[in-house]
Amino acid sequence: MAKMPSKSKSSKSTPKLQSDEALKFYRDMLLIRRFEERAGQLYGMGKIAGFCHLYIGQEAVVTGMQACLKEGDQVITGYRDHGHMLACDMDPKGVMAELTGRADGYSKGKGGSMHMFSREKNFFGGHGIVGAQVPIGTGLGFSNKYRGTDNVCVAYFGDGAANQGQVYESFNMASLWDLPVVYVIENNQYAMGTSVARASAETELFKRGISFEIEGEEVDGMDVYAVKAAGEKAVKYARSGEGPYILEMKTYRYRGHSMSDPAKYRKREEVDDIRTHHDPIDGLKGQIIEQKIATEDELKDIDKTIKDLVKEAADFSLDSPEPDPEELWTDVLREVESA
Ligand SMILES: Cc1ncc(C[n+]2csc(CCOP(=O)(O)OP(=O)(O)O)c2C)c(N)n1
Repeated sequence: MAKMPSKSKSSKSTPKLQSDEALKFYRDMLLIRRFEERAGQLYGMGKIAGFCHLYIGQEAVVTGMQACLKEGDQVITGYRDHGHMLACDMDPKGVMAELTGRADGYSKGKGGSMHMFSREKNFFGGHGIVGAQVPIGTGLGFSNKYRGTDNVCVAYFGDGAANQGQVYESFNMASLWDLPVVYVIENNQYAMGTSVARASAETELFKRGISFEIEGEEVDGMDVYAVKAAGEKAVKYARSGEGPYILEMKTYRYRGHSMSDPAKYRKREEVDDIRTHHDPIDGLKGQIIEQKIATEDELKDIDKTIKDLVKEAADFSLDSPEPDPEELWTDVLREVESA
């Protein structure tokens, strides 16, 4: 049985929300959710091939974290990555075109769901190997320090990935060299069909940095404001040269691990219960209405605008051509002239 996300220290009460920010968070989370729902439909129609891991339920994590970043900060994650791309302001059309394997996709249709990048938006993927993004993200942190910038890399990974050896080699180096990396563990309670309790000797994942002297904190990852508050603290710490920081986001994925998931490892009631009582979008919607920032009808209009945007992205992706076979030879090897 999954543990419900507990309230973090940073989300004790509901303060008066700032209207613009509340509506932006609402729009951003809704865009991810509607995009993912559409991706799920396109997968069912056979328009998306291979793997496809949906982020539905986890939207508050990336939305709140992104609000803490500035120009030049990098983001890297695993394969459950569409939400991270949208949060990094990548174009939904290009993301959807990549999912459908088309020429206008971010990786020209060659990467698909798990391998998409945007140097322009400082999004470094999209990685299919569980945990592989953690050393790469640590390297990005190293590059920030080496180049003397004050940028921070946010490296996201799952509760399953948190048991990977390479994560701890990365923690060691990041702490030893005070690298500006915020490690965000998206604890959605399950690694494929294995619960955290079944696979982890220490289930409080924010403590995983203790032996490397890395600060860690547990956060209610279903509350975008709690995420932002914790994110601001962690990013400020890393940016000021103090070194890495770990945030364990207690979150939940509503859909299966990927598109084929027998879902025998949890009960329908568990998913329904979290959807009903902890949904990040419904939670914010309630606060927005309660604080009279917008009416129910105004929020419906936002939903309609987002749905139109997602439809446009889907139509664009399906109209985009298949990549030319010649593309098989591009972006594979970069020859660098030796001095
Ligand atoms: C090194 C490696 N081992 C195993 C796999 C197969 N695999 C893919 S996803 C996954 C579960 C990872 O779960 P978690 O890190 O919690 O992330 P989540 O899927 O919950 O977002 C596994 C074992 C893989 N891709 N790479």
